[in-house]
Amino acid sequence: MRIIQYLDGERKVLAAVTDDEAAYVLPDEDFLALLHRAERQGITPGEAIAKCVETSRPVDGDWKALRLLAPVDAPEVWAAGVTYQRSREARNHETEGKAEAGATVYDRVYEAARPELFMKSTAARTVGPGGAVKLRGDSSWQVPEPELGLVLNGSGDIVGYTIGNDMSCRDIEGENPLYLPQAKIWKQSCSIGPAIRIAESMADPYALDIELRILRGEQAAVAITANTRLLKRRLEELVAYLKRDNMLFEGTVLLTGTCLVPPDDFTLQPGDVIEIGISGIGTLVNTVVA
Ligand code: DO4
Ligand code: MG
Repeated sequence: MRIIQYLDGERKVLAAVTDDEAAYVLPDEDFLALLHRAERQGITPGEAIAKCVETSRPVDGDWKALRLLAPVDAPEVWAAGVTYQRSREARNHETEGKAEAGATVYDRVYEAARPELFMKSTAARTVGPGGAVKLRGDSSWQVPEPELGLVLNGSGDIVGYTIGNDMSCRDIEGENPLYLPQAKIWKQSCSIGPAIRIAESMADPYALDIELRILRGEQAAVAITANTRLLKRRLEELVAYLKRDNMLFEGTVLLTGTCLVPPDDFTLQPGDVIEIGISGIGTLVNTVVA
């Protein structure tokens, strides 16, 4: 069972998408309100959704054609880094000639007990499906980072899974790792969506196919795939470090790191269309603007 949020005129609507791709309007104001209702009723979110689905008619047409919004209004988006070998290799390549000899910061963090975690975005900087992600004006090497996103409640429980794009400037980060916030955070540098798979209906988060396609005109300029089984860490381990002596807002999204990096000679251009697919969740589509 998945959750989407869309605009009907000016009104935000929450809906459930069943495995046969039918969408059913839910009575809840948003995803968090659905979780609260389930808690009040002493049932699981899946049971709360099933009750509504049983007694309503599906929305007409294809849910993907609705004016989709981010499925949760995440107050903060955090991200983990260098959780896949592919990310480690790409980062080491960016710093070539700039890092000191021996193990790089990326080699060390990949092996360390403490993961890399950083603040990626706030609600105002995050766009939803169909929204525009922006390029930084002072970078000439920019890529999307397709990532599995964990949707957390205020206690840090994983209540759902979504897709995130951790837009990144490889040249800025490669220049000096202390530039990481500038390589990662700017206006519209993060997108999430199109749906949340509720945690109880996720079979195995370590067996998800992830696909990145970047369309330039009619051509797929990039088409690469990987799988979350390559993740070096446990999801609970990432959440545990995020929670340490921290405050966690309900609906926070934690991106779990990228396993897909386009070829080193690739940089995004205005007009590119980024498609990130994760099995069992959907495809997050965004257009790139200058
Ligand atoms: O070390 C910098 C960021 C790494 C990252 O965003 C990732 O591995 O996905
Ligand atoms: Mg990333």
